[in-house]
Amino acid sequence: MSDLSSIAILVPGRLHPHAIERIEGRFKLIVIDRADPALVTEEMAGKVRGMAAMTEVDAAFIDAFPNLEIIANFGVGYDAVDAAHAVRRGVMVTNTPDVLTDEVADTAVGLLLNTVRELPRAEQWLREGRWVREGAYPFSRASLRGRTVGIFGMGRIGQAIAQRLAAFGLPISYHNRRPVENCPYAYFDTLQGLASAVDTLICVAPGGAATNRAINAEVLEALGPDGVFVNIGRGSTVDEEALVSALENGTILAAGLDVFANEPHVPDALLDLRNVSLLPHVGSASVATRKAMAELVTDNLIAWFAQAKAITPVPEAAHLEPRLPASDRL
Ligand code: 8YV
Repeated sequence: MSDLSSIAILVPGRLHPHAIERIEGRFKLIVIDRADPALVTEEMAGKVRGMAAMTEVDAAFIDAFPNLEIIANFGVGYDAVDAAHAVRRGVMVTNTPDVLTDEVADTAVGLLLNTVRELPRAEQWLREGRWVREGAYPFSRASLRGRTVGIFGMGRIGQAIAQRLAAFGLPISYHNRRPVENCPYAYFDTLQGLASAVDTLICVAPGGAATNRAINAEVLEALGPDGVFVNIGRGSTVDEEALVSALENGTILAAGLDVFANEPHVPDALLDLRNVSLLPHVGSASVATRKAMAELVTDNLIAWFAQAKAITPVPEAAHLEPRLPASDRL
């Protein structure tokens, strides 16, 4: 096992305890409260060669570390890291794909069912004693039966959701930047086109400039009065004000949301609505999956410094080579 104990790895803010433990066991761990250049001492700035983060890492913070080689992001979505800037600086960025795919897809299906069949509300009815006092919970207005599903973002998680919903007997279409090779589902080259063709839109798209507020008033209008919108991707992809109006006015029927524009804050207007099912960003949040993500974060750091390669580089960083050949590193 290579001796990596002289290599300083910075953790800005909170990180999964298993990742902290593994970093501490192999490297020199430095923890600071948050990713703020004002907290970086001169000594720390020179020493840090790697970073493991579950928080925003912007260009100014990256630039605070002249010897930084790798940012290992906790999460498959890495919109919080300025990856373009990191790559320009020759800094590797890794994320945590695959290990959470099935968990997030399972959650998406649960959230969809909660939304159309009002299961959390029905449970609340039972818990409040209303079944005894008032009788059966009212029939849910919506059903999954007969729905047509559109998936916005046919990546790994989108495909896992599609596979599940195909097994539920539902027809699937999708919109993506480009058609996915060997993908059996109907492709729409615009989000608007997809929304017009389906009544159930599931957003799995990554955050970032290209998808910012892509789910807007026009898309919701196209989804229509039977429309159900589910978001398991990033809150930034939705114009939340437009979504609230669409839910209030009956432009669409219902929504299920695991992600929000300004987490952990959820607008009161959404909390006040009856036709939404809300979750506090728990898509991947099981003990086992979060541990697997923590493992992959640290495996990326170890592979980078011990074997001169990243295990799961983000696409824009995949071409980057370590600054020193592996033989000169330790
Ligand atoms: C994590 C996620 O909760 O992987 C992602 O992109 O959104 C979640 O699995 C998040 O990244 C860390 O809080």
